[in-house]
Amino acid sequence: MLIAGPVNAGKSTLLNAWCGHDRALVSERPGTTRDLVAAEVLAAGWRLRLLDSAGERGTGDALERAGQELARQARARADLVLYLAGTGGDAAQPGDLVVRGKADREPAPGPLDWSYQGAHGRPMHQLLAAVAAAVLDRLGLTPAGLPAAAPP
Ligand SMILES: Nc1nc2c(ncn2[C@@H]2O[C@H](COP(=O)(O)OP(=O)(O)O)[C@@H](O)[C@H]2O)c(=O)[nH]1
Ligand SMILES: [Mg+2]
Repeated sequence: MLIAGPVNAGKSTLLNAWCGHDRALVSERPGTTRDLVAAEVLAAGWRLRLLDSAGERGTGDALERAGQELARQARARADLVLYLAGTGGDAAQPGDLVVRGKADREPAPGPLDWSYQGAHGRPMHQLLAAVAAAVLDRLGLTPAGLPAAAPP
């Protein structure tokens, strides 16, 4: 699954929160991520391969543009695109799972929110669980990936 969206939406922060360690560089500077950054995560017993990617914006930086081209290629291969929407400049495509990023900055809850700080009275892990459930739903995976527990 590809994580796409505008620069600075919090894509790399979402990847890090989901895999539980600082897999990707995070910075307030737009255009930090260029390479595709892969991480395997678990969601209700299913192993998912997440790909973080360079964000969308017009840029004259050749390396950043090369990263954006990698993101376009990854989009064509991805089984699902999680589009982390920011404030403006959003260009989600049909079929994308749209998640509203930095929801802590929004005045009211939205249909599918993400913030690493939690938002609107919901802690981060709850927001992440809801995002993971939406991903599994879109992939047609029931939360039954875990094998039944062996009897003691
Ligand atoms: N308020 C707020 N800031 C965030 C959130 N997620 C990321 N940030 C900050 O936004 C900036 C960009 O984050 P990053 O994950 O690098 O964005 P990316 O360009 O989409 O990968 C950093 O300064 C982060 O600390 C969030 O959920 N809420
Ligand atoms: Mg990034």
